[in-house]
Amino acid sequence: KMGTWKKLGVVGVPVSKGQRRDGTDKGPKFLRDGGLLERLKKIGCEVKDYGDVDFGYIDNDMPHEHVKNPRNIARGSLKTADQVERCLRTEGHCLAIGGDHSMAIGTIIGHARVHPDMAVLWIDAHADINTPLTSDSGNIHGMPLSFVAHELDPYVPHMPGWDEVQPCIGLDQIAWIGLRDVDPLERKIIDKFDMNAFSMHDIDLHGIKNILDMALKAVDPEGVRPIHVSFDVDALDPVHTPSTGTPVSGGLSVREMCYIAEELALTGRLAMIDVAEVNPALGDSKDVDVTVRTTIDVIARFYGQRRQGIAPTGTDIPQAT
Ligand code: 6HN
Ligand code: MN
Ligand code: MN
Ligand code: MN
Repeated sequence: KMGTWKKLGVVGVPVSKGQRRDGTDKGPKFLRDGGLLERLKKIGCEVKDYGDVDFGYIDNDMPHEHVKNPRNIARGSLKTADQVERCLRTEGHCLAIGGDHSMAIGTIIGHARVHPDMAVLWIDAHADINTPLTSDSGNIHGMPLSFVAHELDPYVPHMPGWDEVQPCIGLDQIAWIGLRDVDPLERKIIDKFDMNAFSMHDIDLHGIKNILDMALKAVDPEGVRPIHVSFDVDALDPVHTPSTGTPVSGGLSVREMCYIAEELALTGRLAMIDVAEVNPALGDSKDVDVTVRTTIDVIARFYGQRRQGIAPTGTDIPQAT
């Protein structure tokens, strides 16, 4: 078991119209400027930067009922899917840096073209499975899972620009970790389809080790599937990632998140990671700094950086002469 990827591609997904606030479109830039790629190279990764998906927003994107920016999100999602697919086929692994969490519509569709059997671990304070009809906010970043799941197709109305955005995975391929702000009708969906939802309550009850085991067992009982991690930085407690649009107190500690990342790295089956909801326009410069640093620290652990340390290969302890 190695935990380090030698080869990966990075795709920036600078989307912000999945929610109300400007700023998540600058997430990829702040993560790059914060030294993400250098950090990955330093721990032995061969990194190819695919640049940012060109969202190039179109005008006159009138809300559909109360759903905001439907055409732009559909368009951007399809572009994201194409870029992710290309990256996965070429590099074998893709790290997508966002961007609000509507980014995952495109990353999951792109990933499913390559690995339709993937297991999705959604690490988030929120369930992000509202349909356009159950959403109170009309913000698409609260809906991505409803668009990618086959079982929810009958519940999702047709929207302008969305014909090519089609479901690609089953609800049994999804597990959540970190939930603590679930809307009533999202809970209805979770219950109706008996989905794998692990909340902060479950983590308090069983501990992070057991919850990660249970989540993996639920989506990947044989331990053979490619794993897609969709990491919303608001899964962490807001003291660690304050610069995010929908913070919820009582979140994952950095230690719990490091444990998740290190264990998943050890599976050797991580195929794709999304990093969502970093918003450098929120909070003061200290908030932005701690958010970016913590996020990069966590990402590095998904790519083999371990808290126990890693001995170099081919370098021995220098002998005193
Ligand atoms: N996120 N459930 C709320 C909504 O607007 O649908 C919040 C969604 C938050 C989404 O953090 O990615
Ligand atoms: Mn969230
Ligand atoms: Mn349909
Ligand atoms: Mn989210």
